[in-house]
Amino acid sequence: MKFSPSYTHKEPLDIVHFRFGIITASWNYDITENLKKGAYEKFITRGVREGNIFHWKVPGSFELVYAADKICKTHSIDALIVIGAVIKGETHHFEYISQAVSQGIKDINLRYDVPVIFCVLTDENKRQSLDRSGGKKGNKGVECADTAIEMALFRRSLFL
Ligand code: RBF
Repeated sequence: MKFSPSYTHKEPLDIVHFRFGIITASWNYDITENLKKGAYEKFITRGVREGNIFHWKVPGSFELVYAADKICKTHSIDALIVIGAVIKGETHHFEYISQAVSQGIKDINLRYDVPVIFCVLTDENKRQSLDRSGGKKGNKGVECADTAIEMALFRRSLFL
């Protein structure tokens, strides 16, 4: 996926001061860890300081909503990525969890000034999730780090 921001910015200057949060769900740990690794490495590659990346863990994707809400309320960050993997083949709760998480994260985006980036895979089976977390279809975590940076720049362009 290609990004072509519709506004201008001085990338290295801004990014070096940005603070990013990453919340990772432990369910389907092998997948979510790869997504986190992809996001983290992309942040570093684009000039984010290691000390400005903050990590939290929650048990499952459902808990991402609570954690994101509390972190947005209490922490000074420029954008937050929520990482999870909900796999249909392994749960009858698939629709409930996917809906609750996507709606919950959407609500948080409207409630706070912090952009919350949705990095929750909702796949039919584990193979598809593996393909999207560092496999043959790339790594959604990497794309989400780019999105987080673009949204942090967008936010900064409104407030400065
Ligand atoms: N959490 C995930 O992140 N991915 C899943 O695929 C997933 N499947 C679940 C299936 C069932 C039947 C249940 C009860 C929970 C599942 N969870 C999953 C955990 C959920 O996000 C949450 O941690 C728990 O429901 C506790 O609130």
